[in-house]
Amino acid sequence: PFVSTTEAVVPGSAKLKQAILRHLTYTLARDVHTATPRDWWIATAMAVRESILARLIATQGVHNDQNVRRLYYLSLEYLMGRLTENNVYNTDHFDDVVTALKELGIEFNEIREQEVDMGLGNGGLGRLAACFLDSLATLDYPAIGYGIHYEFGLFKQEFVNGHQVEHPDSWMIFGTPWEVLRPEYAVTIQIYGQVENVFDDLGNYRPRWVNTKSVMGVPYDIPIAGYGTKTVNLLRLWASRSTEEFDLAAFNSGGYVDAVREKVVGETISKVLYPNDKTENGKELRLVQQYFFVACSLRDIIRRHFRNDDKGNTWDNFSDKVAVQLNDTHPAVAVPELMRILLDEENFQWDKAWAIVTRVFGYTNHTLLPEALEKWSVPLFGRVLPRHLQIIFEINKQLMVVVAAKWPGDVDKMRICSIIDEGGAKAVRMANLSVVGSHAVNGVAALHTELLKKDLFPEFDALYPGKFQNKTNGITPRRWLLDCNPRLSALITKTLGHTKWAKDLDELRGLEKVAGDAAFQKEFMAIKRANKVDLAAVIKAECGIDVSPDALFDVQIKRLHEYKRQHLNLLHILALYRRLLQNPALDIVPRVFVFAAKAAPGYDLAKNIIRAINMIGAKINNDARIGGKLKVAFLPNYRVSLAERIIPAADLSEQISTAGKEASGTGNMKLALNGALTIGTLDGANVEIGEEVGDENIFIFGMTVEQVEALNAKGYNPWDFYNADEELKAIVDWLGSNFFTPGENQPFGHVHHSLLGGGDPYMVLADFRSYSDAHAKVDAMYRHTAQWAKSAILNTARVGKFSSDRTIREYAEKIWSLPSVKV
Ligand code: DL6
Repeated sequence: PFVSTTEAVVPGSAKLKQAILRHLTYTLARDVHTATPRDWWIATAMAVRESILARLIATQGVHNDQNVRRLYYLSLEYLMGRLTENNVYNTDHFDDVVTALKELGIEFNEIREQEVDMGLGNGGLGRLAACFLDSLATLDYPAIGYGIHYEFGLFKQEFVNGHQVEHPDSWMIFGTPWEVLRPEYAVTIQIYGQVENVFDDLGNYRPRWVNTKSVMGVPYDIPIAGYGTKTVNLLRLWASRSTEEFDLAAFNSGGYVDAVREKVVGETISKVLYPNDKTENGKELRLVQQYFFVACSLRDIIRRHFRNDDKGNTWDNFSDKVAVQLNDTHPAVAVPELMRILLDEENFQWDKAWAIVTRVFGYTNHTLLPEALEKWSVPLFGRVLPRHLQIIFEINKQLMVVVAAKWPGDVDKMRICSIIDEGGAKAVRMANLSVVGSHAVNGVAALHTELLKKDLFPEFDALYPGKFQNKTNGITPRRWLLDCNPRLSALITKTLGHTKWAKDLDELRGLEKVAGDAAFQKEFMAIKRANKVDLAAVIKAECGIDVSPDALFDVQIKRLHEYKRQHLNLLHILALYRRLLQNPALDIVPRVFVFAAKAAPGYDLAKNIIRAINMIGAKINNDARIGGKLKVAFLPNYRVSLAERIIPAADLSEQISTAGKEASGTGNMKLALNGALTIGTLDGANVEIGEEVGDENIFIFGMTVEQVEALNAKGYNPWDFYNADEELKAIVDWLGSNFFTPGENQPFGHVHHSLLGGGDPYMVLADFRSYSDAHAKVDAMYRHTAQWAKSAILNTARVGKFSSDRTIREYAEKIWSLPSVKV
């Protein structure tokens, strides 16, 4: 029956048109005359959704019937962006949708703008999860993503007088056509309470977790349609609800209003995404969020497994059927939670339970930054999850035995490996717990994995040989080329003579042979220019700035963070501005500097960098003396759908983190795929991008990881670089003045201080000269249009490695042992 439903809806624009009209009438209660663009968008999404849901049911049916092994991806963040266009492309409905809407007098491009981004993530980690879901479905891997149905995603950003101002992102206030509420799979989980020590008749210790509070998790399912296949997987997001038990006492005492107020507490859990990228602030609610979604997800996974008991599913084959990937340490509490279920609810012996747990979990590390490594204070952890803390202590006790056996008498090794940090206030180290509780640990780029083994976890690497692996990140070519850059996609398809590249990105290598061809170069650069015209319109609309599409579009788009060094970019802008003021006739390639970035609301220095870019940019943009040679546009409210507009229009991609700090980066891959050349340090995946595209097609500058380490060891003093470089000194002083905001006292004092008095922890001044020299090379190459075009084309042609399809295949083979299943 599923197949026939699918067939009833899929073919042809005529049927789709009928379905759109049907939804307009019966879902939205509208007629064609009064329908708003939003109505048309929802009706169209609903029409396309019919076949997607039919495929979802069919896919789940096949997976269930075949009792397949599945991957469960646990992630606190999913940065999905808009879903309609991606779903339309992936299910090959695009032409029909455009035709059907045209016949109804509607432009698809207009209605797609109605969709609010699903921004349930901060940055790279959440977007990676979204790309992985796309690849898992495209490659027919049985997989379910689990996360939180945040009522408020990442804040909306506005600039007021150059300052970042945050507003709540109430993305779901009017609902979305892409999710389905599943009340029948709601689960109730316990939290807080105490552990009672009880002994059974045989004198065995049987802890009882009592006086807990109950919280209900209600799942929302979002279908994930693979590209060019029938597979539709699932993203299941949990919303928290209070249970009746939660408030029973208050209700019984007649305190109706108090009881309803109490209910709010339960619902608060899934209210809001924490907006801090990389910094953990140890907030209780955050731990509660982590446990809530992990506990709901594990219950769901276990229910699904035992639903197939007629097919022989028991605990004995649980780890044959279930692979769980921890996306960073945020879901690491899954390790003690599964132990708790096995020990306390299923009466397993410790060793047998531990064997199951460690076979099930894999852990991906996404950062080496110490401030991003999660730690929970022991008293807090014990209050929220008392039984889990006991279990963690027991895991640690056994770990210490293993460590002592490997390094007899070496207390230092025990201290380093311990899951409990005892130096100062006691804390649970979630990364150590994740390493110990998983059978595989992976980094996200070759350099990152090397540093993970060498610097962060050398003891664990020695203790568990082979456990650490590399899985270089990737991006989905569907969203990040096919959908977002239709002009370039069409040229590629025309040139290669097929669309296979969207599923096998290495096919783009076929473009190498036309990279030197003048006619092809012309077409390629005309497309880049057309995309720049489009972006110029966005810049005009959003920032009120006129920019020329003939200028070089120099793009830095990513979270605002010191280690990403947007302030290094700013120093270069200041240097160019100064050079032009000193010599207005200076012959430089006109540039448009495009920024987009959100700063964590409590991160004052990052916010000061935003303000500095905005205010310095305003001065530059309005300075007639430089003849429009420089423009600075900081686009507000960076999000996936904005990235989709910027990336196709970029000439130059800024990937300028201090070497050793950016685990991988994925924006670097998206920009290169769309024909931008990278100016970057030897950091994260830049290293591998350089290997693929060739040294002559990338601008590498700055210190290597070894040089950074050596300089740190020697003692880095930013004043040495400041005093030795006349231009650098002048622009740093300029930044410290109030030249750009007359009347204000030290408007950029925070940034200025961090560069000098603050010790310049990310070595901006040390890398400045080399960065400026690399930009001079960019300028020189851009003047040679043919050479630039060839390099840009070769970037597109040679980055097939960075398809998330390749990444997912590697995970499936080397970590998950996951066969694909055709539907
Ligand atoms: O792996 C995805 C992405 C990397 O590309 C970035 O380089 C890295 O900074 C980011 N890591 C995080 C870690 N946050 N925490 N915890 O966002 O992951």
